[in-house]
Amino acid sequence: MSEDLKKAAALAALELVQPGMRLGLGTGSTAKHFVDGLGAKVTAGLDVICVATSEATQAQALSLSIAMSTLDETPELDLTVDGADELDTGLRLIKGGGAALLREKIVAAASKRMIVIADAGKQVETLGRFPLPIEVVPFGLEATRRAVAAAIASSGAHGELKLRQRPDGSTLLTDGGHYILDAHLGRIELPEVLGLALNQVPGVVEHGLFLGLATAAFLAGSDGVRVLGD
Ligand code: ABF
Repeated sequence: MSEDLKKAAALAALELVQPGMRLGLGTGSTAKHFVDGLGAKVTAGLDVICVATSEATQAQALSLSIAMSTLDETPELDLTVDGADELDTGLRLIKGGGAALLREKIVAAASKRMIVIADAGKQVETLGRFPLPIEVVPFGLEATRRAVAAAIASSGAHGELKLRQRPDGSTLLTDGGHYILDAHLGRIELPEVLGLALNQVPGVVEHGLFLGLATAAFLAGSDGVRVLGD
């Protein structure tokens, strides 16, 4: 997706920001445009308080002099704006391609509204083309991997699980010090069933199915920004 489209979706969502809001700031290249735009508004005098979904976003926001807080100090947020890897027409999402899914889900769940900003090409009929990230604790990895595979099979899905690596070949560690198993499923016919099954596996910290969390999506295409949801 071109940077122009990412920016168009981000700037459309920026229109929702009102003075005094408590905001959740997403992670990824689309969310980065939103934070850049917010920084410009803050410089122009907008007063908001924000919570970041990753160390990378925290650093970007601080560099733009955006006032930052934590969910301990600010446990309820008005609006979170974040990217996604895939979404369907029911606003069900796959997130976590940027490895920030745990904080992203905690922040989204603490928000009254969560707006997804994305390239319209990320909308799919059936989730699963994008590998589903599953964050697991390093302890007991092989046992957890087998239990995750069984949970996936019990939901009717199937595919390969790959431990996410960094480009240098080392195992990727999330901001929380966990590993990520990427589930290459192709199609997830029953996301709710799969989500519940994964929630029951000891060792799974969180998974990238965001169900019932997004309230709207701003999808940028060549014909402009389309809004899905409220
Ligand atoms: C975060 O960044 C994610 O949950 C998702 O993995 C990714 C989307 O990135 P981009 O906006 O760069 O496509 O929002």
